[in-house]
Amino acid sequence: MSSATNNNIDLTLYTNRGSVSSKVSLLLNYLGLKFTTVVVNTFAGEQFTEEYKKINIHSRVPLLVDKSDKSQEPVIVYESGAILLYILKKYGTNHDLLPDSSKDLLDSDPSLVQRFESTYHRVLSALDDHLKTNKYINGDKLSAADLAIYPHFPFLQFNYLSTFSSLKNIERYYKELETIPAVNNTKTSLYEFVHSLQPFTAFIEKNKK
Ligand SMILES: N[C@@H](CCC(=O)N[C@@H](CS)C(=O)NCC(=O)O)C(=O)O
Repeated sequence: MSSATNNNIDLTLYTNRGSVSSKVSLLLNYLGLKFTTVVVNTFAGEQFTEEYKKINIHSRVPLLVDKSDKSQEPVIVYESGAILLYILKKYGTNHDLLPDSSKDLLDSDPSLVQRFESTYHRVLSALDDHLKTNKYINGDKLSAADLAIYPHFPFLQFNYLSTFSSLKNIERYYKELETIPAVNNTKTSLYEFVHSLQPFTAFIEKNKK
């Protein structure tokens, strides 16, 4: 893939401001890349409009449209893991965020487990164990995997996982990540979004067994 200079970068991110989409905006912000945001209200079904389906037959967010190279058709990328890899390979080569050992983590899809609290417990306990002896996912150096994982934490903190606060190594880890300006901005927008979901979380709570 060729690289583009910052002033001809033309990126549009279709997002609903949730955790999966925020992985992408966080990485773009971290890399200092300008991008246009188009909010697709998935609660209102905007992902199913004919206009949106023309660019994403899967009717999901996030979706990245890259029109930076005017000599070719826009590049359209969906699936958050694929979008992260695309951005890292095309625009993040100077940042060294993609060590080989992180690739598997980026390819995995944390959103698949989002609705299953017991799976979350297992995954988070393993992560907590890992972070006992490692500063970050990839040892003592920040990588893209850390930025990809962070947006899940604000959701877990609020209602979704009652035992989240007992995972002390994770707590140390995400607080450390939050000292990075791009992560902190993502935290602010995710907290706003999570609070706007209060009626939804109350519904989940009520329907828990
Ligand atoms: N595996 C996908 C998951 C994307 C996803 O689940 N997006 C949700 C929002 S968080 C969505 O678009 N939901 C609308 C729908 O499924 O109709 C990814 O990582 O990009």
